[in-house]
Amino acid sequence: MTDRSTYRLHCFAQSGNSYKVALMLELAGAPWTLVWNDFFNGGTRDPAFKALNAMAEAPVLEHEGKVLTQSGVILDYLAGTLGRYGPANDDERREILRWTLWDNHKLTANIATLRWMVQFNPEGTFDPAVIAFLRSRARGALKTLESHLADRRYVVVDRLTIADFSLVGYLYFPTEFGVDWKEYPAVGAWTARIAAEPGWKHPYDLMPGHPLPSKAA
Ligand SMILES: N[C@@H](CCC(=O)N[C@@H](CS)C(=O)NCC(=O)O)C(=O)O
Repeated sequence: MTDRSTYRLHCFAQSGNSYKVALMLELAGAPWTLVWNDFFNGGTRDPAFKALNAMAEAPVLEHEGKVLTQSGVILDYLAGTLGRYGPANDDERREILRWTLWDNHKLTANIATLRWMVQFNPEGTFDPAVIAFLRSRARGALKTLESHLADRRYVVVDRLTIADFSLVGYLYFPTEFGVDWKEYPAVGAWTARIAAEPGWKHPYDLMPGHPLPSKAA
């Protein structure tokens, strides 16, 4: 019989967006199971997967008959159901929303696309001008985050919130998009602070599918 309390996360190891959710579930000690999406062989374009998420993207979370997509929405949902990492009041709620929207638009969007082009490069060669543009946008966003974190331990308040999970999603792959935390020491220190949480795991150890078959051995 199905355990109705179990969260089912459709994800894959290389997905920083999935990691945002996987890390929260893991650190909260939630009962969760992984459903591996074979992204590199068209898993998110599969009709059965698109029936779950018309946006054809991971992550997808299934829980108690609900199907949730968009990592920011899922994190907000989990803050409610798990009673962890959420806002304590309306000001915090807006601040979490503000940073989550910024993450999706400026930080993750540029870093994930840049990493895709330079690390996974599925179709051969991307235009170097496009890569240079994304690199400069990614660096600009990291600079913004660096100055915000210069005198803070976490992004919104002095404790871990879902905004931190959203923003940190891609930041354990710095070498894959060509960044050294020496250039952004406050960001580096914050990623290390989160990595020191009991139960923390790197995305490649938390979700299935790493290494890719072509990169194995
Ligand atoms: N804003 C979305 C982004 C999700 C996303 O881009 N997921 C990637 C994997 S990390 C994906 O499935 N992309 C499929 C595609 O672009 O075709 C979220 O936060 O969930």
